[in-house]
Amino acid sequence: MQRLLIVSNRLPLTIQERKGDLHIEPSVGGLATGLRSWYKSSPSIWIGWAGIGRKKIKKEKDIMARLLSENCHPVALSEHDVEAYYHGFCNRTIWPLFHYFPLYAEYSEDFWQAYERVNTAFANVVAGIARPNDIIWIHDYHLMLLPKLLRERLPKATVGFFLHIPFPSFETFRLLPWRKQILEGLLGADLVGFHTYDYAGHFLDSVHRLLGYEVGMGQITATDRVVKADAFPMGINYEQYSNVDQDPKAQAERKRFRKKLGDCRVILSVDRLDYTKGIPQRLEAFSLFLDRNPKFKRKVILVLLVVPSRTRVEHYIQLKKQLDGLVGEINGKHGTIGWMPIWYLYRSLPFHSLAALYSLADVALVTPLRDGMNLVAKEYTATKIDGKGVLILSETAGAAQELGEAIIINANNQEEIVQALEKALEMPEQEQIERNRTMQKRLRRYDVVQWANEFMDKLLYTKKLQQEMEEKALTYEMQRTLASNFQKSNKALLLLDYDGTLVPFAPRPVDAMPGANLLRLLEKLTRNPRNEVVLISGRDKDTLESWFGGLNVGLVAEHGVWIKEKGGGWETIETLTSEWKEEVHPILESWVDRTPGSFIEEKEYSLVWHYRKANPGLGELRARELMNNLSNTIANLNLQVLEGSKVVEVKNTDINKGRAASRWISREKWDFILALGDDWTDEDTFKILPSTAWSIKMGFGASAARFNLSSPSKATSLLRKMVGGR
Ligand code: GDG
Repeated sequence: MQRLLIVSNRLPLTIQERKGDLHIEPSVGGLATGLRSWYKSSPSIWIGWAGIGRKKIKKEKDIMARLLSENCHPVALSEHDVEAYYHGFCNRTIWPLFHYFPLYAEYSEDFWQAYERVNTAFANVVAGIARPNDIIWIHDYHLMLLPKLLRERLPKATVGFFLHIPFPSFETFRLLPWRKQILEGLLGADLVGFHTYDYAGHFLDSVHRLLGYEVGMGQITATDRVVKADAFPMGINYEQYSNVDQDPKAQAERKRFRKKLGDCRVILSVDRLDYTKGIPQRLEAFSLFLDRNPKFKRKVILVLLVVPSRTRVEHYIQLKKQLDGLVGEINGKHGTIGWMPIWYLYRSLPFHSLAALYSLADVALVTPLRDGMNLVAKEYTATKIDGKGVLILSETAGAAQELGEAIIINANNQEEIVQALEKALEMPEQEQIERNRTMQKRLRRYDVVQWANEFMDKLLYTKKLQQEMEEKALTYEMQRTLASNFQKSNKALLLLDYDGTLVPFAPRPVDAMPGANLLRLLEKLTRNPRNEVVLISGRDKDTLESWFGGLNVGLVAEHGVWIKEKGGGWETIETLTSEWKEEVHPILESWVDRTPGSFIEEKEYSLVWHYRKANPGLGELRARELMNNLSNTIANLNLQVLEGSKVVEVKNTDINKGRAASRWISREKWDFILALGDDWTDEDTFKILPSTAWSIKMGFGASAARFNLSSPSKATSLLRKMVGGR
């Protein structure tokens, strides 16, 4: 049976210590409450920290038994590790940086080491529980190393990861000293999910720029597998909030609040105490609103619910002081006998009280400076059964992308918040209803269950895709068969591409020179006169001559412009011309000027614009522009434009590697043919091969080749096997 293993920092149950006794209580917070119903409906296990130290949990056997009976497996952490990992790396490093507060981020080696230790402790627990068929779903920024640690222990596992906070832009993310480890950690997953497309885009951009992997269409081609990244905006338990009028406890609470608030209209603000939530800015805007609109004095109340959070972190302690001061100041300035403009609650309320406040409030003022999603905005909207109520929402909350019918504001713009409050309090009922109904329809359809199901569907789809690719992978067994076929053959032809196939790409073409080991390997392959080795490259003939001229191999330069038989001299197709270069060169020069880091390589019958060292995004954009521009210029010149790996090449039509390769293929009755290549210029070779040939593409993209290998090192190790090495 396929089970689901949910892994998050906290279990949905928390152990609290009160007067020396331990008690189990449901955890509060979006993830725990949202997923609770979903995970109970299928065979699932939840793995996480239970909120108390290792020693205590071991002592209390009945607590442990109760957790297990609820399918909760605690990860035991020492108090020191919790301090440095949770209060340290998670909340003093990642949280501020990922929410664009880089000045608050602390970079401490101790924190980092604790983060690594705790992620390893989680990996040990999960690996001990997981069975081969299980799906593992890891949550949030506390566990970003866990996917890789699990992949090392369980290579075949199905692993999804969801980040609940924003993924920042590359410029911010790159500030993190351990940025590569974090990305590599996440890439251990098969699917990495985010709340919005922007966050997914930022992640892909960082992967591309920091790790150099190819990314496109939400897919990352890592060394040995593909990983998907996509947006899944988290939903809420819609039913629970939209049924608030049928909850007697919530109704009683609503009456109680109403009595206390009198006839005043209610503006509601609900957050954990956090500097990302923009609470002081919101209060200042409210004060300005009262200055500007004396008619609303004694007519509105701001209910400010602030839930204590991270009370040991300095910035939170400071913020608490700041809030206390501001509330006092505003109440002192605007309040009158019998009316305080702000009703300040610094505590966590039970669900029915929170739901009562939502349903009672005329306006929800949700103005975080930065928020991954913000479930409060969604929960408030869901409770508006009669459709009346206005949501004011900051554009930097992920939720703003789905709740476009709210009044959307910039949380740093006080004027805008003041105007939004005026508009909200004066909005005609019909308009409120129309706006809420549209949002409610969306929230009902895409609730937390739908969110989780869509994530799961995509995860399983990704796994299937990987399996299809694996089916094309040249397995160890097949490699042995290939090597033995080669050793038994009487006439063997090896057609080998060079860059990206026998050696990895280097920033500059000259840096990809073959090492002594590779030259020795090629020499061994040619020792037996029954073998014919041909290097088919896009490089110029002088480079190939200087690197491989001493070997007994055939050489093809510039994709087939120049050919050298083994033991012979260089020859070319006579009809080729190069006068066109005068026209094309200036165009490429202007692209070099506009794309720092790019350069032109001039070959005898072709011109190449390289952009591997340019900023990747800019390089790709310019490459597309260049292709467009050239296709107009070359229309009558009997030329073709090829896009290779980080290059755009212009050369005569009718030249391709396949044409060059056919010269050797048709010459003999080969009983063994092997072709290795990596980019689409090698596809012409793959296409003209007889069906019995071994054709192998490096990497995972679509190809006419029959097999895949992941990297040049795998290609050279295959060649080594063929000559009898290990
Ligand atoms: C993180 C991301 C993302 C609040 N006060 C009380 C209470 N709550 C509940 C709300 C809501 C949850 O806590 C808060 O969720 P948010 O989404 O607003 O914010 P974070 O806690 O910062 O959550 C956030 C979320 O993860 C999910 O991915 O949206 O961006 O920062 O569900 O109802 N619940 C109770 N009493 C309270 O006083 N019972």
